Amino acid sequence: MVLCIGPEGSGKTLLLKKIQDPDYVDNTTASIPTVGTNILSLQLGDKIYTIRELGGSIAPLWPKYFYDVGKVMYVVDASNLCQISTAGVLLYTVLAHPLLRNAKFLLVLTKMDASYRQMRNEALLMLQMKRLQKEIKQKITIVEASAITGLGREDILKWISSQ
Ligand SMILES: Nc1nc2c(ncn2[C@@H]2O[C@H](COP(=O)(O)OP(=O)(O)OP(=O)(O)O)[C@@H](O)[C@H]2O)c(=O)[nH]1
Ligand SMILES: [Mg+2]
Repeated sequence: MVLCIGPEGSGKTLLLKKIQDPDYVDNTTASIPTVGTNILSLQLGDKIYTIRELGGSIAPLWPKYFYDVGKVMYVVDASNLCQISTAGVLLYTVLAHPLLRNAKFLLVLTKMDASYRQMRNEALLMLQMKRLQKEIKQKITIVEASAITGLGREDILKWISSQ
């Protein structure tokens, strides 16, 4: 099971739609926050992967879903640096959870279509990634993405299907 988490409105639902369907174009004028969880399955080759999104609004309940999780996609809105310290604190508590001690992590900096190039570095600085990577034992892969342009889609698929 792959878990997809991150703060409210960070872009999880739209990114997962784009991952499932590269031709997906969002025509909705207002997005609907995920209240609770959202499950999707993804066929890659002859394997089917299950991805569960947990809405940012139920962050206090996330740990209820940490059983049987091998991989965690943590989605951060790179275009909104105001929200990023909250994202960092949440990420830290997730990384520190005993049930996820052996999980693989993917840090997705999304909405890159709406960000300046430099914002990637700012985001990683504000998330204190250097320090985090020294302190925790899980491997964190970092990818830049956009649900609008499809940036990062291939890398995310590769990560999902990797051992
Ligand atoms: N420019 C841009 N906007 C995006 C991108 N991804 C999502 N958005 C917008 O960000 C808003 C929130 O997106 P969602 O995918 O619903 O966010 P979420 O992380 O699922 O939010 P919760 O379910 O509430 O936790 C929507 O208005 C999306 O259209 C992106 O890659 N680029
Ligand atoms: Mg959602």
